[in-house]
Amino acid sequence: MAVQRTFSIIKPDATKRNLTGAITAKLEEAGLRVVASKRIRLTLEQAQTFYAVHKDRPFFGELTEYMTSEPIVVQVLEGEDAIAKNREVMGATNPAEAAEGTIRKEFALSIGENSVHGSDGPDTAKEEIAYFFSGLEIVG
Ligand code: DAT
Ligand code: MG
Repeated sequence: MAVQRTFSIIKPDATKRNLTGAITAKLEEAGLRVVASKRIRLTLEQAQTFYAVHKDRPFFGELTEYMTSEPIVVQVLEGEDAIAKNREVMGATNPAEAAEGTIRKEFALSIGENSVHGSDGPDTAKEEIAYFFSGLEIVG
């Protein structure tokens, strides 16, 4: 597998509890390199655009309101097999089902407030990175 880039979010529940460093350390320990990072506050419209794939799900309103409730940290992660590696270190969406040692097992509060986002494939990684970062902001 070649070197890839993926997109990560440290979500409101985590920034609120001052876990940005602890979560970034877990990503780095997994072999991922932070090649872009910024702290932002999403508008409701941005959250709705970002999560548009879930617009018909019953939790869409709750999810998009939550994502605007506190600042987030958006990052581009680079490394060998970065997309799958990030999903692995994140753990399952529901922290009750997340494996020992994963970010969600350690830090997530619930299926909604689950501390991190990670792209689920090469196409979404590319799209999500381009939504938040210009090429000049990514320094490998
Ligand atoms: P993931 O973040 O693991 O890729 P997803 O893409 O299926 O999971 O869902 C996006 C986010 O939506 C997820 O991180 C939290 C929220 N979510 C998913 N399923 C949910 C549910 N059943 N109840 C409440 N929030 C949910
Ligand atoms: Mg997803």
